[in-house]
Amino acid sequence: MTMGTPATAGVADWSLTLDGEVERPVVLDWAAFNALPMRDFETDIHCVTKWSKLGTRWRGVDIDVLVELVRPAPEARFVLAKADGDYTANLRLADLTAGQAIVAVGYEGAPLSAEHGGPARLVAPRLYFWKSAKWLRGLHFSQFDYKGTWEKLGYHNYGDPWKEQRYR
Ligand SMILES: Nc1nc2c(c(=O)[nH]1)N[C@H]1C(S)=C(S)[C@@H](COP(=O)(O)O)O[C@H]1N2
Ligand SMILES: [Mo]
Repeated sequence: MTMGTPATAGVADWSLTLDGEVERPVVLDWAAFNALPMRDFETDIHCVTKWSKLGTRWRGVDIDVLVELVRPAPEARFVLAKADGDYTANLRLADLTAGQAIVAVGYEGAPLSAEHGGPARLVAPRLYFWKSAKWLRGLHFSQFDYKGTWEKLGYHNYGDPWKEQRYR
């Protein structure tokens, strides 16, 4: 489900801010982001309430690439994903690295549609899909595990679909 659809940025006014406890904070505009190495990413996804979708195909930049770019401090083990419309989701960095998650700009061979989070969204299928923020605008690296939108409303802080961690 989506909590209201915000006025989403077009690619001309889109940017991704990578900040927090990092060596080199950066703001990437659309061109800079698209100059990063991209890869295809096939995965199953699990919404918290009802559905799963098997074998979805995304294209985007590995979180590992972004981590290498900004170099988070060793104690910065948490990430707060920030999206248009004040949507946030908190994740553990360890669930995003080692090829487990991407910032996607493509879906099923086409540019990611605005409905599904375009220009760019997080795809972190290790966790329930509410963590995969659409209309992504920033990743904030921190030693603190700030709660995101759904987590504040009582959804599970971690959200492991295999343990059915839906609600606290
Ligand atoms: N910015 C934002 N991202 C979001 C949401 C939202 O409300 N706002 N909903 C989440 C939830 S609960 C799900 S299941 C998926 C839905 O993604 P889809 O619309 O591409 O199927 O987006 C997630 N990301
Ligand atoms: Mo969801």
